[in-house]
Formats: sequence, C-alpha cells, structure tokens
Amino acid sequence: MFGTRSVGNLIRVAGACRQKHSLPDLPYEYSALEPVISREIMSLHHSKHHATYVANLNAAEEKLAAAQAKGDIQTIINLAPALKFNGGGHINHSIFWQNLSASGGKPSATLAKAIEQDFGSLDNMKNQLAAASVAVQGSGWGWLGYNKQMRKLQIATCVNQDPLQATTGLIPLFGIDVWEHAYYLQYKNVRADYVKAIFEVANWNDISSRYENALK
Ligand code: MN3
Repeated sequence: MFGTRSVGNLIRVAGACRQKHSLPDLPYEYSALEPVISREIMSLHHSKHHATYVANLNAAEEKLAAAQAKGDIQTIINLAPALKFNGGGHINHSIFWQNLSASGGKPSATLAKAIEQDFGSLDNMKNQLAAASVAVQGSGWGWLGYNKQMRKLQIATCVNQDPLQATTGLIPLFGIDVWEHAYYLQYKNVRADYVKAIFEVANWNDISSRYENALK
C-alpha cells in the first residue's frame, strides 16, 4: 500500500522525469532555401515562431502536471486549447523543416507510383495541394497525407496549428505552412506564388521516407 507521502513522492518523481520539449536545429542554414524562402523568413520562423510554440507548450505542460497533481479537473480542461495550439505548432514545424531542402530531388519509385495511382500525375497532385493550401481561410496548413485505412494518398487542410494526424487520422507526408508569417515578408499578399514556389524546395527524400514508413 502506498501512504499519502509515497504517492506524493511518486508524483514528484514523475514530474521530474517529464521531458521538456526543445527547438530542433534546422537541418540546413537559414539562407539554404533562397531564393524560394528568404533567410529572414527562415530565421524568424524558426528562432521566433517555432521557439514560441515550444516555450508555450512546455509552460502548458507544467501547468497540466501541477493541475493533475492536485486533481484540478477544471484547470486540466482549460489547458486543452493551449496544449493543442502549441503542441500542434511544435509538431507541424518539426515536420516542415524536414520537408524542405535546397536539393529537392524527386519522389522515390514507390511514392511516384502511388501519386500516379491516386492523382493521375505528380503535377495533378501538386496542383490539388496548391489549390487547397491557397484556399485555407486565415491561418493553417495544406497537407499531403496518407490514409492508412483506405491505403490512399489524400490532400487535406487544417486550420490554425491543428495537427494533421490528430485531426484527420491522415499520416503527414508533406505540409505547407500558409500562415502569413511563412511568406508575407517576401511574397506579401500573394500566397499562391509562395505555394507554387515551395515545391522547388520540397525534400522528396524526406517525403518519400515518411510515405514508406507509413506503409509499414
Ligand atoms: Mn509557421
């Protein structure tokens, strides 16, 4: 039997073991994606925007742990939006940096075949993903995802920082951040130009390996 004191100790130990999230390093220099995405955008986007999601996620998790320790259900429920927004922001951007590369390459043979099967051609897929991303009202993301139940590639969009898999069930392969902070300094109000250009720096090695992992 645990006495009150040892339960308290267990909670403290669990709290101490909880891992803080940290901002992942970019796998390239801030200037690596120029001229498609400027150094200034990449620097602000990673070191300010993504860093803020990480800091606010850690802060929300700390409050959650304290509320759980006290059995404070009201506070736990009230923390849900902050966990979703900042946790989603951290998940989405961690994928996004990996999804991009100066040496884009092309889809693996396996992914190329699936794209052809589900969209007719690579250009059709790009056009559908671009159109969906441009059409997101306000802030959000356009995604190429994999539907494991239907064994199909699908295009989807999410608002705000809602993470694709938790929201739609699709496994994220390639995401396009269409928040204004992702393009406004360079493309101003013309989101369509940014979305069209981003395919030039799509990291097909990363996208293909996400697809191949999703098949397992
Ligand atoms: Mn962003």
